[in-house]
Amino acid sequence: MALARAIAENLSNLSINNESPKGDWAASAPNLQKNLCILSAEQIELAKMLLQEGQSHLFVHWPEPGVEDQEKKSFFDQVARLDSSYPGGLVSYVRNARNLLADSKAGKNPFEGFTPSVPSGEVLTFGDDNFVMFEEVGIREARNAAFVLVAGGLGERLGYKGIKLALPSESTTGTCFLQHYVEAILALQDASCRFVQGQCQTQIPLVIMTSDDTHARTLELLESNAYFGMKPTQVTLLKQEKVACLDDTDARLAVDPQNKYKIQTKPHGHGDVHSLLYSSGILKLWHDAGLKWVIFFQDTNGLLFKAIPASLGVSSTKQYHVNSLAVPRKAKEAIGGITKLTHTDGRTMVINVEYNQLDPLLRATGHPEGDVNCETGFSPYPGNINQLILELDSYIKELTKTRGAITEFVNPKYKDSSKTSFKSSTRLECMMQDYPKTLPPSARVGFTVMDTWLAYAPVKNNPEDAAKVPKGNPYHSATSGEMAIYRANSLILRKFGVQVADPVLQEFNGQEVEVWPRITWNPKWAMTFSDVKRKVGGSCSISQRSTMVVKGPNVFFEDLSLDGALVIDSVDDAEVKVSGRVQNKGWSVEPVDDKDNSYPEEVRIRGFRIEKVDQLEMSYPEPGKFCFKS
Ligand code: UGB
Repeated sequence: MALARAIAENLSNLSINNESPKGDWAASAPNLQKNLCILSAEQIELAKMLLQEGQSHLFVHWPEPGVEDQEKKSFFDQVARLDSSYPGGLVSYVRNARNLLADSKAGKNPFEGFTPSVPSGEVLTFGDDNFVMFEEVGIREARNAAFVLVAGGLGERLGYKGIKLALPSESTTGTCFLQHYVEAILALQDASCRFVQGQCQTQIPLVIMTSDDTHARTLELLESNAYFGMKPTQVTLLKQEKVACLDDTDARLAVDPQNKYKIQTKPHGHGDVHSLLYSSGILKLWHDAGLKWVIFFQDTNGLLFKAIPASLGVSSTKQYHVNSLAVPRKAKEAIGGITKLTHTDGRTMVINVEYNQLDPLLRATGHPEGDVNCETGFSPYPGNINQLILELDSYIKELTKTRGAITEFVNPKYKDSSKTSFKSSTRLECMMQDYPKTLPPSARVGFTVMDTWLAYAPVKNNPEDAAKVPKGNPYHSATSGEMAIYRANSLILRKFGVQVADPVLQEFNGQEVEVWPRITWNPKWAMTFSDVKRKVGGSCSISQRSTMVVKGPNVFFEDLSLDGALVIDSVDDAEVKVSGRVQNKGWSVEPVDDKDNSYPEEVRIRGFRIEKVDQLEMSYPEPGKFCFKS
């Protein structure tokens, strides 16, 4: 100890960057000053920056040099990470935080000067000529697209211990969300390549944004499943860093309650995706490879890819720089509302207003009733489902200016009305859908509205919270997310004259849902309206208690009557025609108590399981033409 102190005294007399030989700049943090001798030049620079930004409290507990030196160094490792992962570094972070916290304390309205109104966008109806036309354009364009999946969130609202991408999207095949997404992108890739003469080498890239909470498990899920059929080089994982927590309105960084040598951190939000894409250099690679579109999507929407081809077709046809996919929204539903904002100075923008801000904004601007449904039974503001299609060229130009920084916000929970202290530490956050906020007025920003039944069924809420959702509003639970897939597939088949029986109402985990026949298909069987049209003919019927699982791409149904369970698997080069009457005991849907620990968590959170009693299983592992008539 004495030796360490002697070294410290000697070293602290050395000049640091030609400044005071005793490190007087650190006088406000005497414990740090004593420890300068153990720090590298880079660490000292970081220490200086922290003191200049009013963070001397971080060092009050630091003991003499020689004690816990390793911990002190790892403290600076973390500071260096926080500094390098934020556009403009920690200095910008703290200054931005101070400004935003001051605005919050003053009760400043982030929409000051803006008046909301209902925007106009492209409204599509599944199966209309317009819809079919946009789908065809979208399929052609798909080979010029890259996909970006934001999957850094842990899904605290869902309360599931695993990563959400590993959750089964439905129980007939147990296909998890990530597998479904990868298979859908591969199916789009194949379909798009069919428009190209000769050999098509296109491999649509997929970026997955992870975080410390999800990274290792996402990688493990991909690696243990051979990337679900994608080439590993097609997939890039970009990990977002968390940001520092803030203890008070002066933006003093919060010390981690578990470790006094760590700054407490929390997620910064999905808006990080833009700065990560920019700093990774991947956008330039895509641009050089001739790609035109970047399609952003979220972790648990099993219907999403039914809406991708048409919405990409809209982007391409209308030459949109930004196209947000939206669905009709129930007032107060926990999804943002797409809103036109007009400023007193004449500026306008079409932007997502987050669900907790829409109601106060409306009330403050001459709509005393706030966020309410109109005569259609829905809010006039379409619901943002956070699927964005950005035109790559203009995206790169914008990010070159902003480096991917997105307008941030802060949401502190104050202890009392004096607004001097917080109930718990807060942090700055940002959302990917706020990207258009910095765009010039010339930017072409639009949106595309589709039916909810076709496009949107996220899995976000745990059973207790879902059961408390106001009647008529969607549950957004594992139960409703799965049932929505069966409903969508049933409704699609009905469009082609298949007599799909009406659903029955059943309650699982306190949520009343429509139970349709359990119909699922691999995306390579059908991505579009026209695909289904080609594959279903004659007079087909499916009873409510039935299950139909289609795994092969070239399966054609003609005059099929199904009352039971039918599973058809076939290789890509097998063409299978199925007709006749299939009847068996089938698969039943059995309720499961969400507290019954004898079932795995992914079953309990949906409140039911599928009991496979009897089925007709057809398998065609060899190429060829086959006819099955029962
Ligand atoms: N996510 C990250 O990748 N990193 C993060 O730091 C946080 C999240 P939530 P929320 O579905 O329609 C969004 O938590 O709050 C990923 C929109 O803001 O599910 O419900 C995460 O893994 C809202 O406008 O988002 O709200 C997930 O994939 C509305 O559109 C995604 O970001 C709503 O989603 C979304 O995270 C919606």
